[in-house]
Amino acid sequence: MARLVIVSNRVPAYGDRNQQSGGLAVALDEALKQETLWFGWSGQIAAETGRMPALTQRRAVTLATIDLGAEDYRRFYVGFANSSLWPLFHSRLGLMEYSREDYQGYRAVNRQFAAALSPLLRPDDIVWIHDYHLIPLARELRELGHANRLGFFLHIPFPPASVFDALPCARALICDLAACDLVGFQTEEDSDNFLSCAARLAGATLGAEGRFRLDEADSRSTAIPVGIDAGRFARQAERAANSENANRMRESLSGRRLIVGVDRLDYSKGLPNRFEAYSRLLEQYPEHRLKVSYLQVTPRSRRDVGEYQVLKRNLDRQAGKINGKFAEFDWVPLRYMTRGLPRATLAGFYRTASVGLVTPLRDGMNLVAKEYVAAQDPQDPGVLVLSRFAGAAAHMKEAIVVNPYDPDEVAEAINDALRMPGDERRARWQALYATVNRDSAAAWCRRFLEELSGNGPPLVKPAEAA
Ligand code: GDG
Repeated sequence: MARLVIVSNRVPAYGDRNQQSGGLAVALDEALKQETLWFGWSGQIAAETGRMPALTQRRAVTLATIDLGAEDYRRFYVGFANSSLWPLFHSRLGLMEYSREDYQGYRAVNRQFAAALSPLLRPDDIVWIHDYHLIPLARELRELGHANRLGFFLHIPFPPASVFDALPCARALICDLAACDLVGFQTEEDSDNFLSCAARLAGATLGAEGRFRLDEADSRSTAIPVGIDAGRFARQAERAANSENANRMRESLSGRRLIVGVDRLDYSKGLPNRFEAYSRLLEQYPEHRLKVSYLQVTPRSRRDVGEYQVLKRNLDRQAGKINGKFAEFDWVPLRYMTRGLPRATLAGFYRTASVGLVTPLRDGMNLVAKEYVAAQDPQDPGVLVLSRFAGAAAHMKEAIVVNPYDPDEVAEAINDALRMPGDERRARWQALYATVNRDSAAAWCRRFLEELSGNGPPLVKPAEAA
């Protein structure tokens, strides 16, 4: 069996469950049973870069990491990846910042990744590159002469051509992706957007089943939804529901019903809109005052990106206003935390909550939606309120699906969720659980690797075509 090489921006603290607050770490954790090399940035900023990768062994997985220089971190990570690509791919053109220097820094770090990975690669390795930080990596590896099977998966949405075209280097990034044998997306819509960009902005010729030809090379685009191990999460939630933290939570609720939201502190997650919707719920449906408590767990991320600091200040203010307006001396309507919680604790809270709020303005998939469903008690499940702009909504139709831009609609949905009879809750939950269980993390990995390594069409790679 060929060795699997995973490349992602960060190599997570693999094996340490309490450290997992990124979607990618959670999804990949499920599938690393075979011999694997996992390559990425150590998370360290170093004065001296260009050293050999540091290697650590974690069961079948060898972790290989390199450090970044301070300027590289600023241009590649804070700049192009998180201030240009992240807002653009989430269709937030107004928040996109672009500079040629950042773009050059981004390409330079991808070149560094390729140079450091290159000596570790064996000819028959299957290479799976993850996410928007590493779009040029496949091309860089091809230029170093590697003819391996190369796959890329984008965890975030791919925008329509009219939005993507605003990026000055849009065409170059499409050509970079064409150096892969397989380019994977979360949803059909993302894959269609990519193919239409490839055709319109880069002149690719499109074929059947996602195939496309660009600069003499054939490649394929596919949609495979990322998932979780629903059974394992369900067992964890069941255990956690009797844990000390869950008991403390229930005690603190004093019989009130819990509404829960769990999101990295990120503007794509629609938190200001969600807070506004909760405020309208309390305004327009006063019967819920004193009867519900909304817990929002929001670990901070990307603190060096200016827009995230602005969001943090705005949310702090908004949370204060809601509690100032509605609190009673014995009731705090909104419990807002900017620290993370252990995964097991979250699982117990999901199970305790009558309503799960997942209302991003745009999201590649959203694993919290799946975790909330997996965690429910089948006899007395809670209700998922889900944004139609999360990739998860493509399959999770039995949630209450909302437009997160309309706070009145979201308030209505929360009210409906709180009032929903047991029969309807159970029927919706059963259908949702079946979907979450089917579209698992293991199925995602298996399908991607099958499509990449064998079952795809014979491909001509740029290195061979030249
Ligand atoms: C990207 C895409 C796509 C959150 N807070 C805590 C915590 N988490 C865990 C959740 C969940 C994960 O982090 C977040 O995953 P999401 O999918 O919701 O979002 P992103 O981080 O934006 O991930 C996304 C994903 O990649 C996978 O492809 O679905 O669309 O944006 O598992 O539970 N975990 C712990 N404490 C926390 O406080 N332990």
